[in-house]
Amino acid sequence: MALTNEYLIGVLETVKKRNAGEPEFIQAVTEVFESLEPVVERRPDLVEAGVIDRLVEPERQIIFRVPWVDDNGKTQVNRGFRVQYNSAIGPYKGGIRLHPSVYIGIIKFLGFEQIFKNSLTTLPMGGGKGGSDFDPKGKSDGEIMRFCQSFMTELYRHIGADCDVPAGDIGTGAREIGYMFGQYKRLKNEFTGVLTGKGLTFGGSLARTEATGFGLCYFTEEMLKANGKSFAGKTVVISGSGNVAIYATQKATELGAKVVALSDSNGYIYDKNGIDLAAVKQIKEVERKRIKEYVTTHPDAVYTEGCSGIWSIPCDIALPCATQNEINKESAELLVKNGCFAVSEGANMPSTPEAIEVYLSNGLLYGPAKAANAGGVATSGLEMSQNSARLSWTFEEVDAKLQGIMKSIFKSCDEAAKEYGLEGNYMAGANIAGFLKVAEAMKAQGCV
Ligand code: NDP
Ligand code: 2IT
Repeated sequence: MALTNEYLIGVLETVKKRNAGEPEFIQAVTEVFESLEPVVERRPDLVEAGVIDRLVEPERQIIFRVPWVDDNGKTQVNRGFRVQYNSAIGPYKGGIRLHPSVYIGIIKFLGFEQIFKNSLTTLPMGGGKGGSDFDPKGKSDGEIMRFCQSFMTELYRHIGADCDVPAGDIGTGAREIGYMFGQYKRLKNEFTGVLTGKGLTFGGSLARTEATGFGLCYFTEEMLKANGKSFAGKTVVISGSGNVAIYATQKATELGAKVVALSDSNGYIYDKNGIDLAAVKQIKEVERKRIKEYVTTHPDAVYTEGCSGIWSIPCDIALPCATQNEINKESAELLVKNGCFAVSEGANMPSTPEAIEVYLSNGLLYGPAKAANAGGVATSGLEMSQNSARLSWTFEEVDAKLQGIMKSIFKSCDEAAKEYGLEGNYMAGANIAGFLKVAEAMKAQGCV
């Protein structure tokens, strides 16, 4: 879909000029702009207030050196990032990605998406994202700790419980958050909820570990229900085998589906009997090994090299939970050809624009990332509430709140799509609903 609104075309031109060489960021902005065309026509007051011109420019971008010493005594240098994108509706909030592919364009695309996602959660959180090109693979615990401490030695001066609250993302889990929290506390001499995804003994929330994957399935089940379907009895393919993929597998299975495939960046496993999640948790969470290990204990399962082949497995529902642009046009066409009727995104921006076009033109149910994977940050918001109140809720309490939030996110997407004459297009609905709340706040706060 090409933009037709003159004003949006102009702003996008400026974005492209200012951010040349950052294709993922431009892709994320373009997708949102395409959804906003009817809003811009109906709400000239927001254009007048310069909301969109301001929204595309991060409030602050921090880039810093992260020196650390490896196990051989050699100095290593990585680059650290924190993009504080938008604070109109709350403190900056978003994860930290540790992956060799990280550069400023990745962090900006993720931070931009986070603004709308956080808005949809109904909780008061602005958008931000951070990370580093550090590669955690093959590093010892000691190296991970020294990296995390060095990263925080600069980052601590820019964040705070009421200012900017980082969390996990690719390569950042409970271990990394623990090391970062320890260093923050030491440097500031204060114990606050400055990070989420913390360990349960020092302020972490029950159900945060499960939240993104569980939330993805709660959102998807709502979307299926609204269209006379459900997870029960369906075959599901899930990419990735990290935090999001593991807990999506667990919840989809609990809801009656059979998950038959998982992957990592090297390849994918197919188990026609349904994935044995206890084995996956042991390999990934305890031993930190590769997914191909699965077939050594599961002789009926098959491992295939190369991660994109996973989309050639016939399924009813696909849940991409690995990384950006992991489903291209060809993979989307394969899914359709094999009878897949729903794609719901656990990863951020896992589908290319051409893939999304294939879903929409073939009438698939499409749950866009910024709505479908918002359960993680929503539960981070619940962790912040518990930290501020200095109390902790039970797993059941947090899970019930998460379910309520995911239902309300689906409702917002559905209603916004209907209101703008785009019924069933939950991507447009998510972008519009997420945008409007932030836009009203930005307009009310004046030109800042
Ligand atoms: P993890 O680091 O726990 O797992 C990432 C998984 O994706 C691994 O299996 C990894 O394989 C695979 N992967 C990562 N990069 C690539 C790549 N370039 N090509 C192929 N596979 C890749 O991360 P999460 O599960 O936390 O995150 C997965 C996705 O979900 C990301 O897009 C993230 O932004 C998003 N997300 C995460 C949330 C959270 O709460 N954690 C919340 C909302 C969204 P390998 O081990 O080989 O690298
Ligand atoms: O992309 C995301 O929403 C996350 N990585 C979670 C962010 C958070 O603050 O919990």
